[in-house]
Amino acid sequence: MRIVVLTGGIGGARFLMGVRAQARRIGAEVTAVVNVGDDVRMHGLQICPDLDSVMYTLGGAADPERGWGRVGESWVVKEELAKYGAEPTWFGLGDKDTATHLVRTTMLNAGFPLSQVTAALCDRWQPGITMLPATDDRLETHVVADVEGERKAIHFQEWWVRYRGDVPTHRFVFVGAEAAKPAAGVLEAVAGADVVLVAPSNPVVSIAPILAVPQLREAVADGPAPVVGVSPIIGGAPVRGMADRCLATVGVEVSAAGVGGLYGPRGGDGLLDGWLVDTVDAGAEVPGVRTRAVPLWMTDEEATSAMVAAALELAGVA
Ligand code: GDP
Ligand code: FO1
Ligand code: CA
Repeated sequence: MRIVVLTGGIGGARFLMGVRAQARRIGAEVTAVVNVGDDVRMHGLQICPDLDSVMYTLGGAADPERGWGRVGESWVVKEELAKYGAEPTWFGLGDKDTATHLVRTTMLNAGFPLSQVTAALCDRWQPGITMLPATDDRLETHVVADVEGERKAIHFQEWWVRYRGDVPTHRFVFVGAEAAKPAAGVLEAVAGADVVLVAPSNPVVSIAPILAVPQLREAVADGPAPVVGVSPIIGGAPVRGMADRCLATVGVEVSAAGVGGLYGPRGGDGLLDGWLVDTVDAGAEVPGVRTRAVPLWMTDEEATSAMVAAALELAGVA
């Protein structure tokens, strides 16, 4: 069986730990299509937070508390940059992490597409799945917000890391998405999939930028494989992160039904065949979509792989 997962960073990486475990049990292959909207160039280095969260987590090297970056990290480069007053001082690059960005940026500068660069980085980390960026083209999430008395578009990282998302926020713009093509391998993976899972990632800034690539959205929504999503909202709250702020900005209720409705049913404008919600949200309805309630807390790999088994069952491929 071939499983494709649309995913963001920290939440998606935890989900993928369960997908990989379940896939090993049933002899399935996994391809993750990862958001690149968070990507940013800082100090001349290309940083891909969601790709790196997935790679480090599946490679056993992620910091479990922060969720992003490397375990056992040191911060000498960050301190030295700050002593030069080198902006942005609000964004921290760990020393170990910096080696990843150096290798990536060197390869990108030499002309390799991000998909090939990601494969090269994965040679070291052996995530046990195929990792593909959603696109090899430039796609960045920018946020229209009021900062210091002025309405402007800032990079998603500035909105989140510098302002903690705590500024009047009007909209998210996926710069470059319209012209972006799916990365090498993405359309083939989706067309050859037996099932597409939408990870319990942030729907607005992790999944939406993936689906903003026109041919990618089309391939998923009109493709042969059943599509099942997993709710990132449990009992009206995101377990961690900024999904509540993001959903409020786009005018969607912070609930399992709200997010399911945002993705929408296949056939209409949406893409879902099935929607998995937590047991506390049993009864949540998304018109046109089969829903099922199971525990959705990703407390450990076993609990997470049970979620995945339920998602595969809902898709009718278990
Ligand atoms: P990011 O890119 O690092 O922000 O990570 P993702 O977008 O992949 O995932 C973030 C989302 O994961 C958060 O908004 C939470 O709603 C969701 N999340 C985190 N932990 C859990 C969990 O245990 N269960 C579920 N269902 N969702 C979770
Ligand atoms: N998050 C922070 O809160 N502060 C940081 O200084 C920071 C640096 C950073 C560097 C590399 C990287 O891959 C991720 C980093 N993150 C940092 C996490 C990141 O801002 C977000 O959590 C994700 O983009 C949301 O998915
Ligand atoms: Ca993200």
